[in-house]
Amino acid sequence: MSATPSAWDRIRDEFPILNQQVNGHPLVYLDNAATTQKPRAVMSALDRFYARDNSNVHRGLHALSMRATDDYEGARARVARFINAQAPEEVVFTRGTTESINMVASSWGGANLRKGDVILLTEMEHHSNIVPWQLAAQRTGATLRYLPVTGDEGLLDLGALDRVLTPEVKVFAFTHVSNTLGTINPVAELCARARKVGAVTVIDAAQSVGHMPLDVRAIGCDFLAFSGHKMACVTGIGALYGRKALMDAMPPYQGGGGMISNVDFLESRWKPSPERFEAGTPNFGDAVALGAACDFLDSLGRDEIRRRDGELSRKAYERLAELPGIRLIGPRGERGGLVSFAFAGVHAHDVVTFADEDGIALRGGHHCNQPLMKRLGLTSTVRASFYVYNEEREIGALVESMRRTLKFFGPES
Ligand code: C6P
Repeated sequence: MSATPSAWDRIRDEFPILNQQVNGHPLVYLDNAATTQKPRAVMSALDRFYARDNSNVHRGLHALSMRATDDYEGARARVARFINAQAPEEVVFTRGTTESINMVASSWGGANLRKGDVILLTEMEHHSNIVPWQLAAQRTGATLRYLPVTGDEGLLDLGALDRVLTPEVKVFAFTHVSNTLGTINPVAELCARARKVGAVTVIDAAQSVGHMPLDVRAIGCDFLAFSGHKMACVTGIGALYGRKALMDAMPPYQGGGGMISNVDFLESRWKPSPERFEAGTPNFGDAVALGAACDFLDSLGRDEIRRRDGELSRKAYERLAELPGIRLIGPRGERGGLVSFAFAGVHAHDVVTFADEDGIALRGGHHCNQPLMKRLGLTSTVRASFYVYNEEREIGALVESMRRTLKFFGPES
């Protein structure tokens, strides 16, 4: 669907939270990589569901339960279309990216990894795409290996890929867009290279799925994980995409109601995916909201979201680069919708606190990227991250706030 000018013209009205003052200044919300704000369209979908259809799914024969089940399965089909999965059954609802990756590492990893196998990650992974694999390695005897990052430019060192992507690699898990660097990785190429050595691919799409067109079949990945709250939806819902053949061969992640075909006192049999991986009462209300978020983002047009994101972050990068003593990390050109930087002698937390006084919400810290920080010789960065409602004037406010901070801490005076 293409962008209609009117949907973009009214974009800030869709997000009532933006219309407030913080510390006497109009709110400038630039912490979207942590979580995005929620549009009225998504809040109304939740309201509609709870006001009309709410009932447990897949269990009842009464009208409300059947309606709720239709809503829930409709949301699954909508999410499948959003990422161009082959079938709705390839989408498992989870709590978000973290749970999705844990599911693959635990369930697929537990069944398929053994001593001598290698798990290949990259140095720019979020803790959510490191720690679950460390747990899997401890349980199975597999070892971890990392594809390096080039330095402050923050690109994957593709020249090193042949050296690390050897036949012992059974799984290659990598992020699509780095939450600290803003790097957009060549995911289709990485999947193609992994396929050549027979490795399964897992993509962390937390920072990409709500920001750009994403087609799992064109990318050629085996698994893809994402969170609703980073794509205009509410917290507590996300998804794992998995190729059906792989999912059906995986053991359950958790046991409970809804995922079994038969239970006896000593053993049970499982349903196929996706039910196999949705033990207990699923988060059906928020799944409906995720379907509504997909509709909302497609009504804006994901090509247009990507274009605006890229433009804002490129402009922010260029404006910030003029500040004295700044160290910008991540690629200078093509990048996702965020900028990350550090000032010599000023702690990121101080920068963020000063910005808050100016009504600007930023994030400062290691962004759950401690290994990457160590690789770059940093302990933290300041991060400004953009979404559909951000405007160029907000970059001006950000730069002004940074100047005020630098003046206070010295380097500029
Ligand atoms: N990054 C940030 O401020 P969850 O928490 O499961 O929704 O998403 C985890 C996650 C996984 N991968 C990437 C690339 C991410 O950016 C995140 C979440 C937030 O950068 C919170 S640390």
